Amino acid sequence: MTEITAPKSPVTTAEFADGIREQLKYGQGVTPEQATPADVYVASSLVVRHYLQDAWFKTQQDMVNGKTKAVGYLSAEFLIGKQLRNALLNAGMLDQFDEAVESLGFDPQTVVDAEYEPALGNGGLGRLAACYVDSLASLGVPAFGYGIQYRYGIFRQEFDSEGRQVEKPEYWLANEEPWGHVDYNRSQKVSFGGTVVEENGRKVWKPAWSVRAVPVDYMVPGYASGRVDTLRLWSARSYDEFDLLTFNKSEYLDAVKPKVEAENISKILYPEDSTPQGKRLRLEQQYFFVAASIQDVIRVFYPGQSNPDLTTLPDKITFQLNDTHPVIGIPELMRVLIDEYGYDWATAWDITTKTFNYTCHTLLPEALEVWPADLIGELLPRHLEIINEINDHFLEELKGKTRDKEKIERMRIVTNEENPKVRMAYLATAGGSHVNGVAELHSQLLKDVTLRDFSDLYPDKFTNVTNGVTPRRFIRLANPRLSNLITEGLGTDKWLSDLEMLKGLEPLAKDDEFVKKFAAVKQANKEDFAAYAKREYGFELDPNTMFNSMIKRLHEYKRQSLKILALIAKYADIKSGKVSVDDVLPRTVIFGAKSAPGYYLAKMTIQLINNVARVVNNDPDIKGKLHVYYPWNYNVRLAQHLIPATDLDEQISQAGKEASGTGNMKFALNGALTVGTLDGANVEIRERVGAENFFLFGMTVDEVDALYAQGYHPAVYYERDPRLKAAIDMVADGTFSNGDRNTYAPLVADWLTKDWFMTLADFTAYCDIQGEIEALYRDPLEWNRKALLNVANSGYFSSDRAIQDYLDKIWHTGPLA
Ligand code: 73E
Repeated sequence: MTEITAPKSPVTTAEFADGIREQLKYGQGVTPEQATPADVYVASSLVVRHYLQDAWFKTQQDMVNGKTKAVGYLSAEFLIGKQLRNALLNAGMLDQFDEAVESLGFDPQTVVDAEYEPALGNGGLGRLAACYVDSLASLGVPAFGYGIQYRYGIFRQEFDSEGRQVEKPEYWLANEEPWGHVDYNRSQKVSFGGTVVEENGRKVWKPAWSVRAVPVDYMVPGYASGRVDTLRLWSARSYDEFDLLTFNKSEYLDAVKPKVEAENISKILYPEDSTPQGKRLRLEQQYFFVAASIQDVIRVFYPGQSNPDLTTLPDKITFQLNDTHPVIGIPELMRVLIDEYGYDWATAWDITTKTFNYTCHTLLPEALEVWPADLIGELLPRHLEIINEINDHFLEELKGKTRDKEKIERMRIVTNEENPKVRMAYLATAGGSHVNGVAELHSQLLKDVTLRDFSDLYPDKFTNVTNGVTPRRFIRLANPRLSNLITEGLGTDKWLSDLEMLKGLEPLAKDDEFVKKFAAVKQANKEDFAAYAKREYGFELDPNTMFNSMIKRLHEYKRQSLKILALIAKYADIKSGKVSVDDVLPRTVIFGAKSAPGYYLAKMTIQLINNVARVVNNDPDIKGKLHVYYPWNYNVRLAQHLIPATDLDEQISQAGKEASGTGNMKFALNGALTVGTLDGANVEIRERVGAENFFLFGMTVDEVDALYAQGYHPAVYYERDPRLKAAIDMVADGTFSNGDRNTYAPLVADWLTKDWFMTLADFTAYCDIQGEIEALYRDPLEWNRKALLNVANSGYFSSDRAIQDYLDKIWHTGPLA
């Protein structure tokens, strides 16, 4: 007997079908006969929203009226992915939807496919925010996700005929979007620029211009919790259609300029992951969404009160700053408290520091945001004053804690130089209660290196919350076959809200019959993916080869170069006859990655991968043993298809550079084995799944540091390993550029003379471990046993556990009563 705990549908199939008909008629204005799959998609989404409405109201009412502190997750990115199936799953209506749609003569998959993916994030950080709101709702915790409804999400990636990345605008709102409810009546005013004057001994900010922040609300239904939280994404609108003054002077085109400029604020997501550009518009975006969110929270929690007691704010809500992007919220809350509600500095600071917490997501120094004070002063003159004052108070406080003057100098929030800068990570650390990293190793390095002075003087502020991913989207929706097998193995489907239960699968790894079923699931998923890749990209994947995936942003530290060089080395070995093609394990390597548009070496790496694919896939000497595919425009949808079909996952960043990684968790949970370095969450994944079930290679953080210290000379490694030499020579000699030796010259020069992330130093270890991997893969039962043990022991990496950690260690709140 299988125990079923999945949520019960609030609606019958017949009611669902009636709902669709009604929405088609009054919403879309079409008959079922006229309707397209896109119409049925919109209508179905509205039916789902209809049935979630009461739970949404109740969650909000209980949040405002009850005593449970809410969570405000402030994030510049929410990479939510497609909504319909996720909402159906969480609300328990999957079957009713399928049957209702079929009864109207439509194919459910085609209807679901009509949804356009909202791509409002760059990568892991944005996807994490989306997983976290899912888990907050599923745990029944009252919460808001606050962010920006960009009109253009992350660019759509195409490849040109040379294999180079081309960025195309991603205008995802071109079609009707039924999930976001635009709430014009609850808009907020956000102001910029101008000057600060003194009036009656008080500072008064006289801004130069304002925009209207219009909330667009997305329901976030919890899985089987009966709760629906809110993702509130702000859209920038102009107040004045026309500047009347200018218009009256009949300068018609100039008159609409302010409108265009105001609306630019939420127009586009910056496509840089981990390399912020310090652009004025980005600061405008950051202030825009946090200022609107703070006003919104006061509106929601102190309704109709002109003189609210804001000393209770930290009991009503706790704000989590998702990286430094929303940190301008700290001086903004100070400003609101002091200038608008008349609190004194000390009281305002007490409220502010109790309300904010900060998650750091990086170790790369270039990713820690630093803003020129001048720029802040221009856009937010009052905030600059407040930041300077925070800095002064902070330096005073430090004097009471240490006599080390250099340390105090190093800890300045505002640097002491001709053109001072504001260090947002320091502001966040000083202005909040807790600072956390996103994996054990990362949190340790934050304390030891990046924020060392702070952790010396404020050790209690620092903690770790290892990232997690939602099992609803990334197991249940992405991998229904595996989900059914897990439920069969455990005798219950309860694991979907208590993922540590996967541990119960561990004994089944000894049961060959179960392992074979598990292997059959993977095989079927590979066949599905091959069909999908054929349909979407025209690729011909052979599901009887090992599927080896590397999907993540293209970045030097992630070392796609290492993967492609090892692959080229294998190709070179076959071409030179060192290795007989008949002995090669058939393997399909799949890359998915976007590069920041201005990132020269990353873009060249993309071009190289595409051209290696072209050459290798078409070389008859290879006899189809090696295939390389690079599906363009990697996104959440592609991840959901590819992860369940992957045998081997690559997490090969230089140790000490990947803060956590979350793809690694999704792969382990879907029964892929990982080849990886001791970096980010790999460390914890390996600890849990067992060293014998993880392919570890490469230098450790300490070895990397020692090598930097001693002086790193990549050419030494090139000379030492003939496989590496052959691979780099092949890139240099034009094999992958139709004989042109210049195409990849900058990349080759970088490898041989700089190689900042030590790809060459780890190359030999990487190739050696691939030998072990191939030996194991030739034994399918053993391979799948290990893969199953990965699933059984990865339950810890649920975002439900991560959110529970935030609740216990940082937020000190919990579910609504
Ligand atoms: O290691 C990942 C981590 O798993 C890290 O690189 C990523 O965040 C993930 C979730 O914790 C990340 N993204 C950014 N910084 N760290 C970032 C920075 C600026 C803009 C956009 C994204």
